[in-house]
Amino acid sequence: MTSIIDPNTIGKPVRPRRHVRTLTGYLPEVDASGKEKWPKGEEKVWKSGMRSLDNNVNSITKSFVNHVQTSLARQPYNLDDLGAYQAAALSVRDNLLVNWNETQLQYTRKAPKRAYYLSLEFLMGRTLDNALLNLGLKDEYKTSVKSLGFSIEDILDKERDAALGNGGLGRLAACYLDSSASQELPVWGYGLRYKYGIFQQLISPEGNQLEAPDPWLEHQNPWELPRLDVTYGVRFYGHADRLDDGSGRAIWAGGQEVLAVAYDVMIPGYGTKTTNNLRLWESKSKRGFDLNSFNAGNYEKAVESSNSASAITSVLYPNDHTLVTLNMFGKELRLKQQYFWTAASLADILRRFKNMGKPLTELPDFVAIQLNDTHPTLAIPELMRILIDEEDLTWNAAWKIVTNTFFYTNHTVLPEALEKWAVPLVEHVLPRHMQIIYDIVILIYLFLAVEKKFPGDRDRLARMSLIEEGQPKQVRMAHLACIGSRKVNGVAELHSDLVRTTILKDFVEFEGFSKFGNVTNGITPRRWLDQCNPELSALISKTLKLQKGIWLKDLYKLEGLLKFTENKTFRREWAAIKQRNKERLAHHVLTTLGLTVNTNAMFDVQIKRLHEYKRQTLNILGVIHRYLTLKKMTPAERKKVNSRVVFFAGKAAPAYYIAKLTIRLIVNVARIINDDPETKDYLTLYFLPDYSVSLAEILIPASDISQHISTAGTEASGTSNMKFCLNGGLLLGTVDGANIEIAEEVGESNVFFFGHLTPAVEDLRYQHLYHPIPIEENCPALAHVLNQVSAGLFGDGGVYEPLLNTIRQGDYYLLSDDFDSYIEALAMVDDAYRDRDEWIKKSIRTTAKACMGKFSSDRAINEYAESYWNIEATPINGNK
Ligand code: 26W
Repeated sequence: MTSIIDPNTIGKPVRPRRHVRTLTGYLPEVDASGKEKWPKGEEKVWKSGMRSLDNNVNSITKSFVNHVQTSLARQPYNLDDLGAYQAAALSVRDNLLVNWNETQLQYTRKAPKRAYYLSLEFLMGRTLDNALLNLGLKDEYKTSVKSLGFSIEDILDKERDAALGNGGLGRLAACYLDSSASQELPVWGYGLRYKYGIFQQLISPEGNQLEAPDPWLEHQNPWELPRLDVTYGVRFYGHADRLDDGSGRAIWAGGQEVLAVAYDVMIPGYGTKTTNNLRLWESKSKRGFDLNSFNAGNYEKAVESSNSASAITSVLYPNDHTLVTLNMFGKELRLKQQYFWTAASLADILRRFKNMGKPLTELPDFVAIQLNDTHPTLAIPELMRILIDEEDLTWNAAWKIVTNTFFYTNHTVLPEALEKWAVPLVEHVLPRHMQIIYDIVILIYLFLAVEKKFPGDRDRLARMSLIEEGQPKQVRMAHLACIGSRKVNGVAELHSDLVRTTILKDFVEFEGFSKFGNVTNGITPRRWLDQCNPELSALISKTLKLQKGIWLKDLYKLEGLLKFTENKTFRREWAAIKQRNKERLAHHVLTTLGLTVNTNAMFDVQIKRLHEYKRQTLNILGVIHRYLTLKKMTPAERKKVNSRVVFFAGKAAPAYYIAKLTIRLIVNVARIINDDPETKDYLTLYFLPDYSVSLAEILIPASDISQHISTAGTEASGTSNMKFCLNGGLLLGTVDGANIEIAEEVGESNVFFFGHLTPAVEDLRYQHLYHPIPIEENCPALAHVLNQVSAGLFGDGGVYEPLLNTIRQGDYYLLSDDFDSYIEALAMVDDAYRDRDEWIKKSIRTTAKACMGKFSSDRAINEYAESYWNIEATPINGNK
């Protein structure tokens, strides 16, 4: 085939492959029949996994000191905790690298079908502790650094979170990577190496959220391997000219070319040798700087192209659930991010596949690509482009490959979160992809399938089209992801039902029910129990008489705890651990905010991104209601009340005005009530700034009750609810997302439910809009609270009017409809907490019966592997 494409275009490695040799005397020679001939003694060494490093305390100490002196170039005489963290990390990394190399080598040799998880977000948190746990070297490192005069806790605390994500979707991707490696599945992640992760949240004296950059790469990042030789060119703009030879091919040329450079992050499995890869792309200018401008003395212009190229991966977009607040430039850059990442990832995947020497028609037999929400949907037209324009396949052959390779997970049904891109913007940035999208519309919808199945149904065609009419026209990414994928799934039973009956209903009727499934989300018990709550983990091992290596990989074993609920000593130990976790949190609040927390109270926690649908506002209005009730009581009456400490944490998107007002209200309510001598023994409130994975690891084990109170039908799954349960925290929630399935497992008597159900929501909204009842009538208790805020009980009431008006007018998230039952549910929580012994039993049952097996990401990832990707575990020889 003659190439009609600029030789520098996408998909071609920029540097030619190098000539490589095998280290003589260490590895087998492979003869023509594929038989291996090993150098003497080496086969045993490699295959038993003994090539990994010596890991006794002495050799660890040696490796630590060695890294201090060589890699860090520092004196062992004046090392601080940060230096000690870096040395420990580098030494642990050596272990990961040996396993990583072995894993990749064996994947290449065994050539199993692989899955690739494309996610714009990976919210990894810290790595050192997790790597130590997964390698089984925690005790050795603890002893080693202690012998050198350091404490492992202080060292671990020096690590900055890798916060390359907003919330649930990004953390889910991180849990899935942990589980893939732990289940020995050949899965790689692909994402972007943002220079700045999610912004740091500061709170001003007035209670306003301020945003500061998160320069997480400020210090050397020991967990990544720059692969400066793994690079691809990615094109933007230019022009696409269709060939008129009837082949359907086009030439895309001109425009801007940017270089994608790979950075690899090692993902170790728990108790296995499998160490998978997360490949993150960094953008940089292909040509360095513009020499002509430089020579003419115009230095700014000379570096302009380099700046515009590196801008693509410079920052994670802090908007979850909507991009509507972005201006034109912001939108264009986000679109460029998405294409840059999908193009580089696909080129890399195809290069690896082609090295196997198989025809492209076999791609779906060896490659499954998972689209984490619609963000990587451009991969669909991109693969079409490569197959048609570069590989000379026919449209039909290409479409068959594409629709058997991709899988799409939807993470939200909120209309504002469904991605749409303006057609003129796509045409400008990706002219060839816009042509392909139009071709899909014409070939699939209008003339072929849909028209045939539903002749003359114009409305249906318009509803299903990839293009939404309007000014401007928009591309509907969820439709493209759906039509281009082998299977589609939601993330909890209720949510998957909603996907099938609302946003993708027409597609279910068109393509059949079996394409649309459910995989309920899960969490990794390694991080969310063993690491964040080591004492509870130890108690569980002791009680079950099982090493944690067994139950951490089979959480159904936790059911064995049930019979101990009647054991008094066990209950006492269980309660004592919860108490110590509360003290750990209180210590954190004292050292970071200088505030003293009452650890004898019930700890009530709501931690998640700030959003109207998650209804932090309902929670804070409930707190005010409680405060007003306490104020009306006599001191004697108050004495009978349960003490409660309420914690909030979460970030608001920088342009999300209403969500920021909620933060402001929380902070100012805290200021008043924490200082009120009449009530402060019974009710206090804290907003902990800068929520992160690491902060969650402290908050979750300390919680007695946590709140998951979204308007029914809006929270796709929620995954922190699972984390709280695993740590013996009870749930107060609406009948929404994963709350429902958790209650099915733990029993409704262990979950506090309230509020309207999903089917009622639409009617209530309709009523609010067309037959509004004044809030004083609809919910007097809430009206009273709103009036107190307006009247200035917590400072200038006028400031909060826009927030309060969202409830008084329209009340889209139904606070006034759910407020009374919310207050009742809180009272039930109080009643239950009064019988402390029974509460502890509930807590134990929640951990045990949450049949937490179901909510382990191991279960979830195995479902994807079996029912979606069709990949198998590929054990690495020498696995522990
Ligand atoms: C700005 C565009 C945009 C739109 C949606 C960015 C990010 C999103 C995500 C889909 C938002 C998200 O994180 N969804 C969450 O996904 C979790 C994992 O499945 C669920 O547990 C949460 O319920 C869901 O809100």
